[in-house]
Amino acid sequence: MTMNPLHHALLSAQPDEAPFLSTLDGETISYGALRAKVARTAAALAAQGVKPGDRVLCQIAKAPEGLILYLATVFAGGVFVPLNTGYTPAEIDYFLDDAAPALLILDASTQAARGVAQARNVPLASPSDLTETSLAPLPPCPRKPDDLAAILYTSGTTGRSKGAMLTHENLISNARALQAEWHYQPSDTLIHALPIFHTHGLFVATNITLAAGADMIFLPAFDLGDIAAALPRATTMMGVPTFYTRMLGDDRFERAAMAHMRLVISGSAPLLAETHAAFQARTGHAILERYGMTETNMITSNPYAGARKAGTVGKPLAGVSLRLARPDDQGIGAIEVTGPNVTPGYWRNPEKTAETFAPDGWFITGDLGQIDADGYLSIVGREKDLVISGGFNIYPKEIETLIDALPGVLESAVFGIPHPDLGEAVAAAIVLRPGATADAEAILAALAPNLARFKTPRSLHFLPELPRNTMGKVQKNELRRNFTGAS
Ligand code: MLC
Ligand code: AMP
Repeated sequence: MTMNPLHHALLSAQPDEAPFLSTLDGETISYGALRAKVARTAAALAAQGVKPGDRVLCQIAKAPEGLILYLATVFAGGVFVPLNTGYTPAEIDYFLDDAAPALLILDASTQAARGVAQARNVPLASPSDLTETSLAPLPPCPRKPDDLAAILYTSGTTGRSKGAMLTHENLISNARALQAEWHYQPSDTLIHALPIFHTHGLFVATNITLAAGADMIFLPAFDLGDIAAALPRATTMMGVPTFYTRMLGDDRFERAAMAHMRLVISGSAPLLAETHAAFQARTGHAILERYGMTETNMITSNPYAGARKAGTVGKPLAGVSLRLARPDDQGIGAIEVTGPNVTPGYWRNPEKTAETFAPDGWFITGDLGQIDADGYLSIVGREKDLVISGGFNIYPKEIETLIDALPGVLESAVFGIPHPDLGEAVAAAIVLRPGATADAEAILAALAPNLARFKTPRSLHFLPELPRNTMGKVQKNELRRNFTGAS
């Protein structure tokens, strides 16, 4: 049978009248309305020239239209490429070059990228051009399970972002595994406060809602007042650890207010065991922590029924296999995974793809793990040089390359330091050329056009030289130790 696998798995079976989404402003979308809107938007995309296999780039503020554009692109046979709203036009220019899209969707908040799209002759559309159309609905375009549904850009250790390709099967298998693992059901209502340009908010939160025929309270961003307003109607919540540390600082989130909730989930960054304990003491909820990656979707989860062990990320999801390569004498090894959840590789980047898979085809995550006697995995470190700030991944190499190119700079090292709100904050150590004067403001101003604000170092430290080991490698741990508390 020819069909569109994601459409079949995620949007073919819910009753028309069942709710899919509501906002605090009172907007509601039923599954019937969603299906109709997505089919007409798919027709509008096709009318704009989007053909099966074409990439559609989308940089827009969080709104229900973002989900409609995602589904419509995939059901029209295209490949959805969401972009962080914080990316500068210079960053967008790189994605336009790399992804060679058939269309770039911008809204009023992201018009800055218009110029680079025009310079590259990439057709432009606004969300309303596509979603508010009277065209006849387009039936879902037939696709194979291993056809691409999305490309998500993630920065890399070489400083250039790479596009993780995700197939229909990658997304469907993970949505089903999570639905089963978390006992997700039509009666669930999720508080959706995550951005929808990353795997967490776009795929984990949205696909599991669709797979279960559940609904969501869709919030434009994480805001404690909005979360408190949404709470009485919700049964589940997903977030990064910063969500939960912020909720702990607000006494509206206590035991009685949260008693009706079924499940509270954390991922994307390490949840401190002390946050887990404090949240449980305050609300009665043992946060369920899971572990994943853009390239692999979700890999492990603590159990729904059974012990949720703080400081661990649980066990592999159904269908996902995990191993620790080259374990040391404490059993700490490099986490590698295989399964239907894993990317076929990086878009137009066979070298990176080859580097990231072991010779027998297992995906190398770059994380270091240890497995306890009960089979629970703990992430104990990273082989990759990465800072995770408020759940966003920031690769130091990209920032170092930009700083090193500035006049007066000899070299730099970018690293993460502990931060009470964001988990880690970005810091930079800079060595100037002889005769150059230290001017932090000038450096930050020079970075601004090329670097999204969330990646911008929160502290700059001018040093006579970088600490190096005998092999000449910069000692970022020493920098981290020396500058902890300086952000
Ligand atoms: C915002 N800012 C950040 C930041 N978020 N800086 C560093 N790290 C962050 N995470 C900056 C903005 O650029 C802005 O800078 C200023 O902070 C205020 O912006 P804001 O939007 O008002 O920020 P805030 O509300 O505080 O946002 C924090 C946050 C948000 C934690 C709510 O970052 C967030 O929603 N994070 C979720 C990230 C996520 O979805 N990760 C999943 C990745 S997928 P200025 O200088 O202009 O003032 C993945 C795989 C997996 O990792 O397993 O899930
Ligand atoms: P990304 O590349 O943005 O998809 O981020 C993936 C990375 O986030 C993983 O390789 C881990 O380093 C990290 N990560 C995700 N979930 C967790 C978690 N629960 N605990 C610790 N690190 C995590």
